[in-house]
Amino acid sequence: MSTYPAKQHFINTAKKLGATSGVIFVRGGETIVHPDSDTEYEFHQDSNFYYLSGVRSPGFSAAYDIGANKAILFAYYVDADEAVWIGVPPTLEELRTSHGFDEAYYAKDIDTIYTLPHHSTAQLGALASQVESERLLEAVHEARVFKDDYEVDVMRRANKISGDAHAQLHGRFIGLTISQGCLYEAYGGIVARGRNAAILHYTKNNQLEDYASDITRTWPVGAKFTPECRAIYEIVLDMQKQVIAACGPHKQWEDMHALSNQVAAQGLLKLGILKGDLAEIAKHHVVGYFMPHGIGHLIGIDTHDVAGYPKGVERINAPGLRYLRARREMLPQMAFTVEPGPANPEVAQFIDFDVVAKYRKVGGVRIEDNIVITESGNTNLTDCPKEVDEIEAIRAAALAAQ
Ligand SMILES: [Mn+2]
Repeated sequence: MSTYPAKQHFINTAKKLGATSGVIFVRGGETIVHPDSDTEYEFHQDSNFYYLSGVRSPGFSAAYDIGANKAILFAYYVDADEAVWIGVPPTLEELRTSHGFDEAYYAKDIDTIYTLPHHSTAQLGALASQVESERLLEAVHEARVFKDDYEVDVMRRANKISGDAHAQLHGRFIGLTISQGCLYEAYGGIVARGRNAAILHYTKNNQLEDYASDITRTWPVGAKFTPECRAIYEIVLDMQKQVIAACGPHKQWEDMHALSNQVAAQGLLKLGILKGDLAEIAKHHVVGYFMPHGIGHLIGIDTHDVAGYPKGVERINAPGLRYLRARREMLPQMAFTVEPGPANPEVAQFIDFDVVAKYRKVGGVRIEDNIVITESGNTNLTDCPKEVDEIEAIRAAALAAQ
């Protein structure tokens, strides 16, 4: 694995801050011990610190001297006693080079070793009280929205692993249910949902960097989609494909949501589930009753990544739009999920409930891919079957193997 671009991530953050001098100092997470015990809570690094340092372990800090363009890592010091329990840690030099810092020291020596340029140690306390952590947080979040080649590469690999895990876990899930006397799944399995099921465990096994993928596929219970399932599935697939085709630089994310709703409305009109005029349906947010959530979200270190709403941008209070996780202009190097997924509707004057009754057993369908915006459009990181023919072939093979 190549070097983690920690320094570049500090530089990106300093640019978002608009600062040409001063020091960014960030402290990573610490382990928390269960009360009256010597066992620890499972540690999860703070995502902002992870972005700036690439460090997953507790007890680290990092700094960037903006004027001097110098990135400094402060590593947790493992003494001989602790090394007996947790093993020999990497050296400072190994930590420095693998994470992409200019200098590395032990965090325990932080006060004596590193003095801010032009400031005596005595002034550090006074400086600390002037720290603008809210501005820094905004800048880090904005920097995190734009993924560099390193991050896109890690996300691509996370997608590959998650895609493979979907296929394998689906097979295991069916095997385990059948072995316990359940011959059929009650619903097409939510086999391995993104971060929790597929990624977190794999990061520990494979030392894959901590970036998320979030993939969803919906499968028929039998070898083939029923006509009703297929009709709904094809609408969702069409929504997803049309939105992915439309994603590109300088488009607004909420317009992608509107497009998905328009494609859904056309499909549902054709099936007779909706009735009336397309423009009226859009005006009344009728599709919002079928798809109450947004079309997708930013993705990165966190599955629902930060900065979906830049400062001053408010949520739109309308069905569906209300839960949109981002409202911003798409720009190159941003990563999003595209995940249309109509479920059963509640009420609306534009809905033919007799036809809905016929489709009610379809339940929900969701198809979710992860894309990165490029200069000319976008790149789809998810390589996992989603065409009706592909899914039916996989299901037929899985059922034949039982
Ligand atoms: Mn998602």
